[in-house]
Amino acid sequence: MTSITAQPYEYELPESSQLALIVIDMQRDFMEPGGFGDALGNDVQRLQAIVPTLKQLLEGCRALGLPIFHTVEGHQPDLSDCPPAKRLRGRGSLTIGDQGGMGRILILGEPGNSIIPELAPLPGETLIPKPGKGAFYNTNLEALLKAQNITHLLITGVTTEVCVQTTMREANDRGYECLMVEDATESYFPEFKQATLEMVRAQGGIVGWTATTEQILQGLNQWKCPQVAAGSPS
Ligand code: TIU
Repeated sequence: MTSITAQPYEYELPESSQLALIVIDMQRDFMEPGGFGDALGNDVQRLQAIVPTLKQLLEGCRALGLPIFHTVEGHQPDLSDCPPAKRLRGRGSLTIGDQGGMGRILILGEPGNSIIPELAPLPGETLIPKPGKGAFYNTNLEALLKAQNITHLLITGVTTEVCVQTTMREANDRGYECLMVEDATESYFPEFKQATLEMVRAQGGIVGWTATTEQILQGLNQWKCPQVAAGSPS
């Protein structure tokens, strides 16, 4: 059994099922001025800190041939999948569907909705558009994970306490073994990121595990990866 050094204790890698990397909402809407994060009054610049680390993890997972899922938060142009409660929340001058600095805010297909170029999905990786904060709500993510016998998830992206944590809790309730990557997730609020990391791994890992990118890559390098052993493309 190979494991990753993690908190609150070692995270055991699967022997016959699959491990996947989930990258949550690394889209311009949250990362750049003129998008949704900015419209909500946040300092979007702070999220840039994780881009090199997340890229390193992404490349490590690609080298092993692990399944990779990217999500983007966004709505249909007619807002039919956006509850009025979500649209009106925040009371900012701009909200979902309004014209922002990168097209219509949080609308699928608009420039702001695209993943930042450094982390853009490669062919063969799955893009999941999602209307909610959690990646399981009104998406086909669970069906896709089941179809590939995926039981273990490395969870990354932005923002830690909103879409990342919501997704991890949804996954945990569905029985997935989840590891949140400490230096590949970021928040507009450092104290919220810290609190999230602590709350997911408290009580014996009530929501799952946390570890750094270095710890994960070290563990993965020693792992007899079933995907690779089975001859999956790398
Ligand atoms: N506002 C905020 O922190 N996050 C979101 O609205 N969505 C995601 O976390 N992706």
